[in-house]
Amino acid sequence: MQLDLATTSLLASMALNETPALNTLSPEDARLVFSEINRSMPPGPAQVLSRDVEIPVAGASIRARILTPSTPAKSLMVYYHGGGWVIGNIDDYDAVGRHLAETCQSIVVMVDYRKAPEHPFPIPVDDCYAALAWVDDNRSSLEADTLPLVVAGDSAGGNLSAVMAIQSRDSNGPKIDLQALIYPITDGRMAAKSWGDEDKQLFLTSDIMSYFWTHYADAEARLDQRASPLLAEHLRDLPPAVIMTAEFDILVDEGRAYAEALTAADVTVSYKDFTQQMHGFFAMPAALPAAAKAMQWLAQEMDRHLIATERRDVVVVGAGFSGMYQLYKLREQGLDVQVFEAGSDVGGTWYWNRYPGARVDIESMAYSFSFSEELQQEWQWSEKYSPQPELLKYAQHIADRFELKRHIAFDTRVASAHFDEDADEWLVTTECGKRVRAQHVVMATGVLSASKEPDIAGRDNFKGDTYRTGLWPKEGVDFKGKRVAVIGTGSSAVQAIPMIAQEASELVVYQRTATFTTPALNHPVKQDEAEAIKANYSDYRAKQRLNVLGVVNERAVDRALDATAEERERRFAAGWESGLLPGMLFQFADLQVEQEANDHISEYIRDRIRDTVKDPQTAQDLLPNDYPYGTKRPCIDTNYYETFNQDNVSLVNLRRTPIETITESGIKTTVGEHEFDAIVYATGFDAMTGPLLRVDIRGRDGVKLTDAWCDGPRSYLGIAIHGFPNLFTITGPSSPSVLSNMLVSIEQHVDWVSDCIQWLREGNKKTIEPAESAEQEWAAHTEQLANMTLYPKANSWYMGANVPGKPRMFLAYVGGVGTYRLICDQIAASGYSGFEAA
Ligand code: N01
Repeated sequence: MQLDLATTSLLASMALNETPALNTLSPEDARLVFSEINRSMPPGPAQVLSRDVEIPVAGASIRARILTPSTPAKSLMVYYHGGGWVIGNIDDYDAVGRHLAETCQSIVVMVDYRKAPEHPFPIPVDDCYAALAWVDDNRSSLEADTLPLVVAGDSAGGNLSAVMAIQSRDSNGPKIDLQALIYPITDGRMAAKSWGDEDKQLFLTSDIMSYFWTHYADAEARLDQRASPLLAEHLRDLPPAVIMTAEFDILVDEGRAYAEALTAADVTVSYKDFTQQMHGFFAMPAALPAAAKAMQWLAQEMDRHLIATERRDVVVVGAGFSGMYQLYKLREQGLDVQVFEAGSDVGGTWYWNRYPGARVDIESMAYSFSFSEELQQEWQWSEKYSPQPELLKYAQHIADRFELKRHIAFDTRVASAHFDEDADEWLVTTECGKRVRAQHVVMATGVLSASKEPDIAGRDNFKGDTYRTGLWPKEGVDFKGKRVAVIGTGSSAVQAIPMIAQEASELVVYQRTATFTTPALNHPVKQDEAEAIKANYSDYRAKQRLNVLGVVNERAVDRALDATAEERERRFAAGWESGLLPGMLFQFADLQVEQEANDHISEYIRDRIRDTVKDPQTAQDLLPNDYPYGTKRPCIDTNYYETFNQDNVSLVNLRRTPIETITESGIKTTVGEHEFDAIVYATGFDAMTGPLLRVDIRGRDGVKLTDAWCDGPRSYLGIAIHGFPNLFTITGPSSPSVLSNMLVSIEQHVDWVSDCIQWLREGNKKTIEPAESAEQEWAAHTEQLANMTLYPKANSWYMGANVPGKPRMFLAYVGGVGTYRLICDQIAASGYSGFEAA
């Protein structure tokens, strides 16, 4: 026998206290002992509201206690306590009732039915039924008009609950939606095998149980279906049942037999045997951790049975490019998919980031989908780097062309995704209360979609207009004639500043860290070039897929440190003139791994800044000099540095004069206050992990993703997480993701995930998740690669350094898109090595 530790210690202390066996006592004394045991336990949650009422029953009245949870109630539960119909009362069970109310979010009515031997069978049954009818008649005063009705109880209370369900069915009584039977007594013949098992005589022994039966019902009455529900004429048409038993309980076989009998009668049953537990454990929530687990299981099963829940094969969270393509792929495979999207339309990043100047910084011909030949042939990009409205139109076109919208619920943010281990399914709940069960969840939530709350003092003081680049108003903003502040100088600000400067009467840029940016040299798409690419799009796409960044441009293989100063100058100039994001870094092989090589290119860019910006102090302030070029996300721009030559534009270097506070009318730094009509926060995102962690994701054993990742994200391939079966993360942490052309990485991940799901289905497997060892190995590999580069030298969002308290680690895979693809393909081809499928 192996009881859990808490139970072993409880039994030991009862033995030390010489707690007498109840069957050796008179009923009065047994009640006192039972009360003493219960009242020595800590009370239940104090936030539960409690009031007692009197319920009329035949020739008398009985007490009942109404316990209302602190959160909105989801059900109305009539609870019948245990105690062999002889002992126990609602005061003894107060803590149990309070825990139940909170855990199950239920209004719990505890019924103090009269006890044997003074009030033998069928008086307790009649009292319980009268109480049930009273509760149903008084729903309004209980504020439970529309709540589903549950009868529940433990031990003798489980017996009475089962009897209530039968009696209500037979006499057209209150409509019971669920019966919750906790180690119920179901068979008065007292002959189940577990009655004779030595190791099941704990807390409740066969002697004590016989004592209870003897006081409750005579031999004939014990066989009545109102005493022994297992012996009922039939069990059809009863409400669904949640039944739990305890491994070391003489009643375990009775509970199991009842679950089997109900199932045979086509009643829906959730059954669980709590291993290592004894009779009575459920009623000791403060002493036995297993009781809390059992209550959670009950709450989960109540939710499952009572709250309307749709079923899908897959839930996809997010309808940006990754969510749309994931939906398309899985639907092609014949799966039933539900997509939830917080925005009112498709587009993700390109839906939210509508700030002036927002545009892609990978050439549009490359930053586009390849999965449909028709799509890539018919779509015409207007510019080398398309602006946000065009990208949004592209997303909308895809949604319409492939009829995706009917599977997408818009304006619907997913609040939680919990894995149900019994069903091997995810339960996904939205903020508006919709619930969907699905075998798989795909988090297509993007990597730069959790806009960071600006961590600046006095933020709420400002009375003027406030904007965040990542949450820009749909209707746009007119800055004409306005005094505007922009805080931040990352990619968003670099794009927005030149545009805002064209409208605003005054623009002040508040810079904490100077950025490296090179010219985008954007221009309308040259039709002949576009046609040439389209004529051979498959070759172009093949190159992209095996390229380090998912583009078609190649990185040079020679080293800057081996080149002459003239050669370096020539190549850097070529990079500058290329108008491409990787144009500079691809000039030599060592620029991102050798500090000295990087010093050369960084200095080249600084020289160009000095050449461009006329005011020497402003030029000096714009020089990035505390991190290597490329270790923070480089930018490409249109007239960024030139903008600082405009008379209406100025720069505040926050390293010299930090912001003290935002005031009612502007921004106060250490050298004074500046008044504004509008402040634009271009302060970035809680990148990579933020979009995942703001959903309450719980895997096996209820483990929260926030806990699993408290020291930083861990995953296998950036796609799947140990302990979170059947959950996939598109472009998740530790994949190439933000270090690549996102469209290429999205297609690769979606294809891989879709194949994996297909493989599972074909193999009749229900779950897949990475082994912990595979995850550790991947973490070590990604870390080792990152440490071979200069990336860890910068306080970048790649390192999680922009969010206070976020664990520092490099958040992407630096090995390159092509290498990564080959690794993923190999893992799939080998039967998903490193994964455990069942
Ligand atoms: O955000 P960021 P972003 N006080 O984190 C500053 C992609 N993207 O929205 O560096 C003062 O880069 C912060 O300063 P510091 C792209 O991958 C792509 O601009 O922390 N300043 C920094 O200057 C990009 O990397 C495109 O010292 C504060 C800025 O705010 C990613 O999105 C366009 C501050 C934040 O820069 C994020 O770019 C736009 C404070 N309290 C974005 N807090 C394309 O072109 C933060 N800052 C495709």
